[in-house]
Amino acid sequence: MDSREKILDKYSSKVYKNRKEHVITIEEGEPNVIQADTRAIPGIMTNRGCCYAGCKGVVLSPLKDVAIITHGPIGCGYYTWGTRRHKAKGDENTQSFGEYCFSTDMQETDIVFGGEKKLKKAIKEVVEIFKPNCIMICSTCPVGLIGDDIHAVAAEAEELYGIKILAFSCEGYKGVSQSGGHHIANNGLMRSVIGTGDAEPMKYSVNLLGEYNIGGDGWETERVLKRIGYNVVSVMTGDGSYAELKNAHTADLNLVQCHRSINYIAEMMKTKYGIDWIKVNFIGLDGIKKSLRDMALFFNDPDLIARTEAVIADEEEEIAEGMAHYKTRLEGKTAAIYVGGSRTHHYINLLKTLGVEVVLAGYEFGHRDDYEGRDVLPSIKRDADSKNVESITVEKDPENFKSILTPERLEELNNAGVHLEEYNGLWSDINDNTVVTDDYNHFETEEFLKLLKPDIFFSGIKDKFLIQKSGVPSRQLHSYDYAGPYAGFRGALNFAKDITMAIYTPAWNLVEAPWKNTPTLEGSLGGTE
Ligand code: CFM
Ligand code: HCA
Repeated sequence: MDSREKILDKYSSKVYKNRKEHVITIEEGEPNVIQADTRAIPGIMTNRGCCYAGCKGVVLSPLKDVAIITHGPIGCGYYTWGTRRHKAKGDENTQSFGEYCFSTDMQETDIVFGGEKKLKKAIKEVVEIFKPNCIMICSTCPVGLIGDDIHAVAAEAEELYGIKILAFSCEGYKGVSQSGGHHIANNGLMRSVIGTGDAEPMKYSVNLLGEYNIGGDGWETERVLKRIGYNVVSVMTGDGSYAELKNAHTADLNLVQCHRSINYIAEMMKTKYGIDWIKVNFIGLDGIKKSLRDMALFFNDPDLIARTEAVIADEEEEIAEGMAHYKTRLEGKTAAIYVGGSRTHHYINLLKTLGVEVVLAGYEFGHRDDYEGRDVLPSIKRDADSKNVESITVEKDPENFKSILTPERLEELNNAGVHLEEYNGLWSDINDNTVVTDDYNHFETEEFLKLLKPDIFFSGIKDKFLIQKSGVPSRQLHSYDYAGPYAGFRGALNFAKDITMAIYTPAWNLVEAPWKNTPTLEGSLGGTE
C-alpha cells in the first residue's frame, strides 16, 4: 500500500467513499482528476473557514478606507480583525480603519426582535465619529436566519448620509468554505465600486488582483513594479482602498496573483472593460521573472523590456549570495504544504530553487481549476451548494471598453508563451508521486507526518501545534508567523532564512511524539459503516 492507500484504509466505508476522490497521488501521463469544492464531512476536523471569513476577512478587510461593520455577534468581527496580517498604511490622503473593529455585537434580544435598528444605529455612529467615504456591511449567520434586510438598510443609509454604503449577504453557512465569500465580495465590488471613478488613464498601468499584502508582500511586489516603471492603479485588495478601486477600470492590464479569490473580477473586467488578465506569481524567483517578462512583452515597449531585464539582474544579484548559502543548508529537504486556495502552488518554485522537494500538497478550498487548470472549467458541474452563491453577468461598457491588442499581437504573445486569461493550476508545477489532499483534516495531518516524514510543514494556525508536537517544524504560510514579506526577490531571501532557522532549530530532535510509543487511535474513522 502507498501512503495514500494506508490513510484511506483507516476510514469507514462511507468516509472512504468520499475522501478517496479528494486524496490522490500524482501519476505521470494521467489526467489526475481530483474532487474539490464540496462539503466537508461533519466532525472530520477540516481546516476550512466560512463564507463570511472569505468575504469580510479575506477580500474586503484590506480596503483600508472602508469602515466594515460586521452585523452579528462579536466573535466573527473579532476573529477577522487583523489576524490575517494584511498590512495597511493610511496617509494624509487616505483614511485607514485597520485598527478598528466595527460590529453590531448582536445579543439575544436582537435575534428575537430583529437587528436592523441596531445596524442603523451602528451606521450612524460610524458616520458621525469616523466620517468614512464608504461603509460595507457584512452579515454573519444569524442575520440570514432571522432575515434582517441589510440591503434595504444600506440603501436607506446611503441616501441619508450621501456616502457609498454596500451590503454583503455573506452569512457563514453560504457555500462550503471561504470560497463562496470571495465570490460574493467580488460581485459587490464589481457591481458598485469598480468603474465609478473618473481618473485619467495612465501609461503602463496595471491592477494587482488577489494580492492581500500579508506580511507586506504587496509592498515588496509594488516596489519592484514601480522600479521598472509601472503605474499600479489599484491593488485588490492588500493595502488597497475604495478610492483606488473606483478607478481600476482605467488600467491596461490585470495581474492575477491569487486566482481562487479574485478570478471572478478578472473575468468580469475583461467582459466589461476589455482589460486582459495574466496569471502572475510574485513568489519565487522563477515565478517573479516569468511574470515580469510576460508583463513587459504584453506592453511590447523596448525600453520597458530593457528596464525589466536590468531590474531582474540587479535584484537577483542583491540576494544571490544569501540564496546560495541557504541552498547549501536546504538542499535535499522535503516539505508538506497545505494552504487555502493558491499559495500551495505559488511556493513550489521557490522551494525548488532552494532544493526542497514537496512531498505533500493540497488546498483547503481550491476548486478543480486551481488544481487541474482552467481547461477543466467547462466540465465542472455546478451543484446546489455552489448555486447558493450568485453568479453575476456583466455587459460591455460602451464608454470605457478598450481593446489594446490586435489579433496579430495576441498571436505573437501566444507564440512567445504569454497566455492571457489562462491558469494551469497546481499540476503544472507538481512532481509525479506527490500526494495531494484536498480539504484535509487533522487525522490526515498526523498520519501523513508519520508516513511522509517531511522536514518542514507549511500550513496554518489550526494544525501548527499538532505538527510541532510531533517533532516537525511548522511555518504558517497564511500569516508567515509574524515574519515576511516573502514575495519578490528580497522576500525570497527572507523565506530562505526563516525556513533554514526553523529546520535547524535543535528543539525538534528533542520532541518525542506520543504516538511513537502509544497508539492514540484505534478502529476506523467515521463510524462503522
Ligand atoms: Fe488567495 Fe490568500 Fe490563498 Fe485566499 Fe486565505 Fe490568505 Fe490562504 Mo489564509 S486569498 S486563496 S482565502 S492567497 S487568507 S491571503 S493565506 S487561506 S492560500
Ligand atoms: C481564514 C483566514 C486564514 C486563516 C489562517 C489559518 C488566514 O481562512 O479565515 O488557519 O492559520 O490566512 O488568516 O486563512
